[in-house]
Amino acid sequence: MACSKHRVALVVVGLLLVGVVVAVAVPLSLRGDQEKNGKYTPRFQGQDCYPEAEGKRSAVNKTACLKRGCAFSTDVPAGQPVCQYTEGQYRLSVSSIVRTSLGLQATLQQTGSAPFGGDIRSWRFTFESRGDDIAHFVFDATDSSRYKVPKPVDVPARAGKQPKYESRITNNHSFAFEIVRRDTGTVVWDTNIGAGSLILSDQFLQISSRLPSRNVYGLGEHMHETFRHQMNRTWASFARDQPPSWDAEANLYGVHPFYTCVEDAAGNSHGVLMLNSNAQEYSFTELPSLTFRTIGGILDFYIFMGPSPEQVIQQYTGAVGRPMMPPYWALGFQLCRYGYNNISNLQEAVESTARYQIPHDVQYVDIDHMDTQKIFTVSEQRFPGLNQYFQELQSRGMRIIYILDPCLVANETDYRPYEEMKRIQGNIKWAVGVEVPANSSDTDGAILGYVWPQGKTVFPDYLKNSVKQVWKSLIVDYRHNLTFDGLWIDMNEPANFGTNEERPFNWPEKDKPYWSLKCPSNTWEDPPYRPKAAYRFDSSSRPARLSDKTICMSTVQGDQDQYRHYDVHSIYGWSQTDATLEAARLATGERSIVISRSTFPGSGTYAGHWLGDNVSQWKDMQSSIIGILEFNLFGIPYIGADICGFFENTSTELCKRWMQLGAFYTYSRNHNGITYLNQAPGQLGDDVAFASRDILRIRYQLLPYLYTLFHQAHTVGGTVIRPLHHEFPTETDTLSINKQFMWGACLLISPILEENQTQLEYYLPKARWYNYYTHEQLLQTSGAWRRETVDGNSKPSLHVRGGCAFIQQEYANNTHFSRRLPLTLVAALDGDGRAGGSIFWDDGVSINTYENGQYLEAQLSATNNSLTVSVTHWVPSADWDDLIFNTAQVLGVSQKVKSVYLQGQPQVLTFTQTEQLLEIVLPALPLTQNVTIYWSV
Ligand code: MIG
Repeated sequence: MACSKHRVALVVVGLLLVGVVVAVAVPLSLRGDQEKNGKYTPRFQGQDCYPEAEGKRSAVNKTACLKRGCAFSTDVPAGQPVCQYTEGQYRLSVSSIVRTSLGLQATLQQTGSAPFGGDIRSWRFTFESRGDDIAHFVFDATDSSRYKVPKPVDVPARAGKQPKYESRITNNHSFAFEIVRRDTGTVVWDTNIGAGSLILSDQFLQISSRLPSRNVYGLGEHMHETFRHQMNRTWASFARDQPPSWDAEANLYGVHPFYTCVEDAAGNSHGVLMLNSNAQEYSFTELPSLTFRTIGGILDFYIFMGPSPEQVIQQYTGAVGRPMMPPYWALGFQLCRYGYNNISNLQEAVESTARYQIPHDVQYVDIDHMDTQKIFTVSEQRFPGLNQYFQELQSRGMRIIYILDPCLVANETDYRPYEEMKRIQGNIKWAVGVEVPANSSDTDGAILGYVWPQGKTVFPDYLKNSVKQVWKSLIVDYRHNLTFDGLWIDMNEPANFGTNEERPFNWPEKDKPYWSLKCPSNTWEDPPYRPKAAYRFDSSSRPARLSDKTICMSTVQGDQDQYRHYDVHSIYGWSQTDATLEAARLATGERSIVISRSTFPGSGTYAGHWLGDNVSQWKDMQSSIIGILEFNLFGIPYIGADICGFFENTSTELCKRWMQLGAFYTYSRNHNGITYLNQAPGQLGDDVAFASRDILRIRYQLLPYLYTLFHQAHTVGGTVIRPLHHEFPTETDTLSINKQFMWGACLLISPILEENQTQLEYYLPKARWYNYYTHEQLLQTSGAWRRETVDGNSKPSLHVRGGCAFIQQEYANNTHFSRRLPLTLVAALDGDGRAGGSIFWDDGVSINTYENGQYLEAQLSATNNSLTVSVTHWVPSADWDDLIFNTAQVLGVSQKVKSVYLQGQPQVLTFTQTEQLLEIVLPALPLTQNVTIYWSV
């Protein structure tokens, strides 16, 4: 495209318009081409001014539409909103522009009036080039006083030298701009799409952008029915104790305003982070376009230019924080349930797993192990000897994780956690001047709620440094009473029961007193624009409110009480996570791990996540694939769903298939709700038990590869569980696949997802593949769908990609033992007879082993007739110095092999060869040494 010629012309216009010096290297120029004789001609009609109707004409309230200053007409073409923003109703125009070292700042003056009041007349637009890959822009009030997410974003300090993007102001009167990918000319961001595309006011901000394609992924946390977004839908985000459900586009536990987009047939991709923590919405239209709407803070956007989908995630995690490195044992199978209720049920679940020799690394207990559900207590009646039992499991090589809720019961004397938080005034408190509802404040002004413990609770403010310190010391001290290896933090949206309800929920504690927090009325509790996060779950005649299921918005947080809960609500979970990981590390002296229910961009640096309270039904199992793929985009690759389902009783067939799918979650945990039938894999009969054992053994064999993938995610970013389109973005079929996924670049997983399934259909992209079980070679000269017959004994289909080399290890009943066992070097040759890969290995538990150089790394490669392991980093350690290879497998050796040699010496090795597989028996070869194996044909 004549992109550069175009740009020169635009720069001239820019000079004429504002008379500033423009250097061509600065990736922003000005254009007035939408100005014709001084008159603005919009390219599209006005944006939807009544989004809460979601396109249903009958749901638009005409009076309310007109009150917003918008135009109402039923005489519009199908698919267009009947309530539209109009030109001139609200306008932001450029009053001055200055160049900065990174880009430009423009002052914008508002005329007309904002649809929901709260006019702020003077705004500042900042555009910055942050290195070649990242464009950053912000709309903030000129006095900079507005709330900003207190999360650092790590981007280059300098402008790019050859940025992949450039930006142009496309309208000076009704301010609009676009961002263009330089080498293709694709417009990745374009706000010049009609009246209402940019509105900035106190409690209502929105920006609309045309999308370069419909291939959009991410945005969370929701239960999406498709991985690739459907246009014409609106999703809301605001942290909420809301289980995934099928009958509503519910906003769930976390908030992830990040999407990726595959722009073109060549697979060029970008990602967009909208760094804002207020209640927000993402509205797609068929144009296609996306409107980002929020009720507070600023508009603060980062565009990651890829261009490959994996590079987008690398750049994104570089900015918000790379994912943590999980301990090796956390890649093992984990077993949990809510409602063991006593120690013998817990023991029975563990022992049934052991009896069937099902690999099992981590055992949990949930809130039912506590004394009246108070954190940092154990019920001695129901769980006598729990700590001794945990220590026994640890001595068997297993690990322990248990749950902690964020809230503390306030009405008991001598409950140390509450006393300590009160002493430092650490709990979230009512804002000064707010009309505090009766019985909803402790003597220090802390807001009282009602969660699991029997009595009112306070909510520690984890944004406060003092709270982080107390929280850490509580955890460190408590580990002397009850041992653990990792921690699971729940309810940190934060959840509160029965807020604003007349008859509050109190199941299953039927004897608990009815009491509910009733939030006052003010502009924070009931903002002028009620986003979908509040209006969607209106089951009664009572209007739904932002505070439903949580605490009141008009409370304050932060070291200086400088934040309103209204603004920081959705980062409550995030703010608890770093301190929890730090505490777990201090307490255990090891790397440890934290699993958090509520997450935000950057949470992956400290924690993994599970998809929440799903239902034991087939479609929840199926949709979990979408969830795990999305969290990999969000930089939280340690992710899984409750295997076999949380609510309702599972069935043996469902649980078997879910164990088989869950064996490929990075976070592989079977978890169940209270009162439902036992569903540990050894408690549902032989069929489930043997299928679980067999598939988990395969997982355990593959753990060195999975661990290496985590190392890559931790150090260079990118996904671990990977959508097919991240590897094969030019194959159109991959763009919508949500029933298959990959581990890294090398392993394709195609699970069985339906009841009584007899045929498994899966897509195999263009590559050479090998059936993992049979080693059969499948050469795909172009991507195609294949079918396999399956029955009750079948496993998920697994395919290894030609060109991949990795290391396997023998399985054991947990990773403590499997980590010492012999290794197998696997090389799956591509069409040129080559394969490559690597292994990262460390002690599996120490903190920052890579950062401290305490690891082993080796490169693996195969060519036509040789296989090599070359150690690229090594320090002596008992954790790997006696690890050995005893087998090598080369897939795809087509000619008959006559002999195999080791280390260039005429040392002949034993081998067998079938049509597809050359298998070589090795004398114990240490992993710490370079190895070369040759074969001759
Ligand atoms: O309100 O701790 O999502 O995994 O078992 C329910 C009890 C509280 C919700 C979690 C779930 C956990 C349960 N918790």
